[in-house]
Amino acid sequence: MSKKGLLLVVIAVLIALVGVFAVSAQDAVEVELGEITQRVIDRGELICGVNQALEGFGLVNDAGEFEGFDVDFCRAVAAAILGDANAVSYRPLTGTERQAAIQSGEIDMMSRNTTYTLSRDVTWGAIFGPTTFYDGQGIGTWAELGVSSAMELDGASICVQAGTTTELNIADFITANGLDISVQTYPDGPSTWEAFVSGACEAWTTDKSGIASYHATSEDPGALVILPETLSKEPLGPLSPGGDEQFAEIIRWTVYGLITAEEEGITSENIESFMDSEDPNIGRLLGLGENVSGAYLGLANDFMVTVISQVGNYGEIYERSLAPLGLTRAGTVNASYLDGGLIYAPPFR
Ligand SMILES: N[C@@H](CCC(=O)N[C@@H](CS)C(=O)NCC(=O)O)C(=O)O
Repeated sequence: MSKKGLLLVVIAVLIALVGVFAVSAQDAVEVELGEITQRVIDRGELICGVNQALEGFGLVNDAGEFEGFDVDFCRAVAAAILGDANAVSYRPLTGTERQAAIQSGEIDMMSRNTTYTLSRDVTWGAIFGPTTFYDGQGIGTWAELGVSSAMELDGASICVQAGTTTELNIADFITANGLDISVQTYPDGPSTWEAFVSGACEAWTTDKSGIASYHATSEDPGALVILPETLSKEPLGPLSPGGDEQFAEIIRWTVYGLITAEEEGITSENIESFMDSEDPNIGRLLGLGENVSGAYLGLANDFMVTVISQVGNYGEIYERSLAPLGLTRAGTVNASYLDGGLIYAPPFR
């Protein structure tokens, strides 16, 4: 090889090496998008299964738009993948429709006051995301009956929705306590509530958050009480169809990102002031500079900036939808772990 040729080879090698070392930490993360993620991108819309009749969690408002705590997690995932929290098509689902909807793949994800249980995890073939609300089953009744414990409902009847964990738990509770309570089942939330209000049963049972929601929006909230017993654990959160772990990771880390934002005090209002933060934890969460964040998920590296700006952090989501129902966080398991609760995100690194 001539001297000139050798020089050219050396230059070419040097350029290649500079290229390699100039690759940012973000580019170095290679992620193959899952089938659902790709479908959402191609469609330009996320299809999310929700409740349409549960004030605070999932409801169609007077303007015909879906809103609520569960709905906001659909919006957050759409913002994460598509950069637009409004790019969601909602599919209202009753309790009994949920299994088929997640198994058939007609929805990309579900965020609908759905309890994570062993049998659902296995037989629905779904991937459950992080718990967004720690609930428990309760019993609602009329204050004028003067009942102060579920044990005093012996001989009464109770209205319950079919196809729910609620239906199974009330049967266990009655058997375990040797009570004589007749259980009346109804196909969905509104019909269960209306049956109770019209006098078909002396009491009704569902998740305590659901009871709080119906009672708060009833004609006379003061006429109703929630009995002290908590019959079960009902960890509620989003889920997605099995087979696409990459999409499930996006849901998981979007929820964790919302929780981390609350822990760091980053809100939709003040996020701009964090864009030049030197705090490494904040840098990683927001994907600032060379920090890797969304790149791990095949998303825009600063995806959490978009999510927080458009939807708010976990605390903002909670306050917006659940605080008006009287579901305060302080002193409950739904408080941040910094305040002694269970809302806790693993490290964003
Ligand atoms: N968390 C329980 C119960 C969920 C549930 O279906 N709750 C009722 C009452 S709060 C509801 O959302 N009903 C509305 C409907 O099915 O249309 C489960 O996952 O089975």
